Amino acid sequence: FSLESIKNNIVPHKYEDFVYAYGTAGFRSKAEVLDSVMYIVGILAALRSKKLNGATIGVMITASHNPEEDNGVKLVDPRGEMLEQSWEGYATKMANAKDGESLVQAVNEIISAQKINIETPASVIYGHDTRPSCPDLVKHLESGLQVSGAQAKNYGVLTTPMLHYLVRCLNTAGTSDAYGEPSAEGYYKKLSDAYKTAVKGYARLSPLTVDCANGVGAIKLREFIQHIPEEILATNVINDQTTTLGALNKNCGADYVKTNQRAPPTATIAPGDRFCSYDGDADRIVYYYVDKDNVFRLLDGDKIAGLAAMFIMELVNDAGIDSVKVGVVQTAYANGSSTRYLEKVLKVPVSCVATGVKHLHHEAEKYDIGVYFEANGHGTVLFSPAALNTIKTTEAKTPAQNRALQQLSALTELINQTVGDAISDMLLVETILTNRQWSLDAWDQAYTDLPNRLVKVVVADRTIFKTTNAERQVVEPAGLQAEIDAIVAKYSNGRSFVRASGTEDAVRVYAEAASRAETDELAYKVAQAVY
Ligand code: 16G
Ligand code: ZN
Repeated sequence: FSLESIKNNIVPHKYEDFVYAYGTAGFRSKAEVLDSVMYIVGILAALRSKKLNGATIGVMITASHNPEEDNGVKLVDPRGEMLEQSWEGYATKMANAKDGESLVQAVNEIISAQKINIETPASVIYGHDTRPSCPDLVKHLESGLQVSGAQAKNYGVLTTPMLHYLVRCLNTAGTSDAYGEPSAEGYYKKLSDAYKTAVKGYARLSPLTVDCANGVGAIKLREFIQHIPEEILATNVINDQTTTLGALNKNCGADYVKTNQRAPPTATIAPGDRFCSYDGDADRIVYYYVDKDNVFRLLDGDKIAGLAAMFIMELVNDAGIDSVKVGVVQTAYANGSSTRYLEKVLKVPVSCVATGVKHLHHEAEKYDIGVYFEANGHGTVLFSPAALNTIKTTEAKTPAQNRALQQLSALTELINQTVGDAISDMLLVETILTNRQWSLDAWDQAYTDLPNRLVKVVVADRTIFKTTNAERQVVEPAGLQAEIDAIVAKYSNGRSFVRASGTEDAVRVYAEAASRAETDELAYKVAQAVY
C-alpha cells in the first residue's frame, strides 16, 4: 500500500465537470466515463478489506438492466451484502478527486476516520457481466488494487448474485456457518442438490422458457442446468446472444417485460406456456404467460413474494415450529392488491421500506424468515440463525412434520440469501409450483393486480423532491403532497406517490386505481402536479 503509487497512477477523469455519485446501484453511467472510477474502487475495496481485518470484499462490474453502452460498479461486503451505507460517501468523495493530491487526501481522511491500519493485508475478488466495456474497466480496477497491495482474484464473467455468493463463501469457509464451496461449480452444486431434494416425488412441470436478456444469465444458466437432469427440470433458453453487439437488454429481459407489461417480441408464447425473464446481470426475475384469450399476464416480484410467503408459512405450520415468525418486506411500488393479499389472506406482517435492495434486505433481517421482493423482480428470502437452528434441530414426530422440515431445510440451501438471484429465485418458484402441481394461471389466482402506471417526469432539479414514510409521501416541495392527496381522493382504490429516481435524472410517479382508465388519468394528473 503506497500513497505515492496511488497518487502517481491516478486515472484522469474523462470530463472535467462530470460529477460521480455512489448511489443505490453503486456507480452507474455511460461506460466511457468509468475508467477513473474503477481505479478508485480498487483502492476503496482494499481499504474496506483492511478495515475489516482482511476479510474478502467483492467488486462487481455491471449495469444490470441498463443499455449495453452503460456500465457500473459496486462493492460487496463480507457477508455478501451491499457495501455498508456509511462508506458510500467515501466512494463518492474519492471518485470526484481529480488529481493525485486530492485523491491521497481523500484516502487519508478515510484511513483516519475509520482508524484503518494500512499494514493489514487486503483481499478482494471481482467479476463482471458480458458488456464489451468490461475488460478495459477491469484493467483500471486491477491497477487500483495493485497500488493498494491487495491480494486480488479475478472470477471473470459472473452473474451479480454469484459474486455475492462467492464473497460469503470465502469469508465463512471453515466456520460453523460456512456458506458453500467458493466456486461456480460449488454454487451450481449447492442449488441443484437442494432443488432435487425439494421436488423429489413430484411430477415435473412442463418446460420453462427462460429469456436471459442476452446477458450473463444465459451462460450461467446453461452451465447450471448441466447439474439437473431434464426429467427433473426442463428449460428452454432464449435471448442468449451474449456476443452480439447491441443485443444486451434490447427488447428483452425482466425490465423490458415489467415496464412494458408484454413479452419480448422474440418470444412465441401460447396459452399453457411457461415463461420467465432475467435481467442483464441475472439478479432479477419475472414470470409471465398468456391466458386462454391470449391476454398477457405478468407474475412480478409481488406475485413471487406472495407465493413464497404462502408456501413457507404452510411449511412452518406443518413443521410445528410456530416460534419461527415469517414477515414480508415490500416497497411503495408493490401493487396494493399484493399487500392486501399478504395482510388479509395470509395474515403475514408486511413492512414497507424505501426503494433499493439494501433497505429491503436490512428490514428482512428483522424477521426469523424474511421474504423481500421489489415489484421489479429483485428479491430473496432470509433465514435468521435462530430459524436455521430450529429447522435443523427440531425432531419430527410425524412423517408430515418430517417432510415439512426437510422441505424448509432444502429451501435454506436453494435460496441465495446474500441478494436477489434470478437462477435461485426461479428454482424457488419452480419448487413451489411443482409441489402444488400448479400452472402459472393457478398461481396467478391468489389475487388480481390493480391496474398501475409508472410515469417518468423530467424536471429541472430532481433533488428538491424529498420524501418520508418509505417514499410514500412528499415533504418537499411544500404543498405538493396536499395536491396529490386531493387528486387521489377522487379515485376508487386510488394510490399514488412521487419520488426522485436514484438511478436516472427524473422523478417517478406511480399510480394505481380500480380501472385502467382511472389509473391513467390519476397518473397523468399527479404528473402534472409535479411538473
Ligand atoms: C437500483 C436498485 C433497485 C431499484 C432501482 C430503482 C439495487 C441493487 N438496485 O437498480 O433495487 O429498484 O435502483 O431505481 O439496489 P430508481 O431509483 O431509478 O427508481
Ligand atoms: Zn440486475
